[in-house]
Amino acid sequence: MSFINYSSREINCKLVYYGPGLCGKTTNLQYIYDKTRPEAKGKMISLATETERTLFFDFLPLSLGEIRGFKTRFHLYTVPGQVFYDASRKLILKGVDGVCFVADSQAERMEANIESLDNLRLNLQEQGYELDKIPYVIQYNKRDLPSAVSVKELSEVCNPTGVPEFEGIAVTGVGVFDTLKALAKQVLAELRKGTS
Ligand SMILES: Nc1nc2c(ncn2[C@@H]2O[C@H](COP(=O)(O)OP(=O)(O)O)[C@@H](O)[C@H]2O)c(=O)[nH]1
Ligand SMILES: [Mg+2]
Repeated sequence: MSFINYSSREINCKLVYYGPGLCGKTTNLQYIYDKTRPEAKGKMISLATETERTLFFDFLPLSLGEIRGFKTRFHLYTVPGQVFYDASRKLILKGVDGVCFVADSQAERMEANIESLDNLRLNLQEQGYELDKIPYVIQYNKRDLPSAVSVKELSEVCNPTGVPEFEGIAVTGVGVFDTLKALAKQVLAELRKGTS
């Protein structure tokens, strides 16, 4: 869970963007990176293959304000979506403080969304976490595509517990910061609970 560095007065939190391959996780991080002023961000590190798909993870450190005199530094990660990278996904979930599930709105990706959500639940459980008990938001990405199914339908399938959900078009940035802010807010609320 979150790591507090008393000497530098920093709280470090880990946010993980999870979801099926090509749903837009890297695009979310890239947009956040592009729109964040240089002083507030570290280097974005992407470990990608030649075909530009995430091989291991993307990583983006980000400062998001202060809490009780401590700087909050968020470490954003994406996981590789392809089925065979499960070991990497498990590793990246270690010490997670909050999860954003990015669903692909396209009808033909519904099965992949469900599979990825099941995989998320399972991998969290293996680390001793429960999805229903940690900060968690959902983004329905690719709302611009013609085969996008309705948000109502996506919500019924992907969000039975009614966590905060957002529509996204990550390529143009729609919904990207709304999603991030909602997740960060939940993580900070958890932290405040812990420190009071
Ligand atoms: N039309 C459309 N394409 C998107 C959107 N978000 C991402 N993409 C595209 O989908 C592909 C996969 O995105 P990427 O971020 O690499 O997916 P990842 O595997 O989840 O990291 C890329 O070609 C993106 O440009 C979106 O909202 N709309
Ligand atoms: Mg990626």
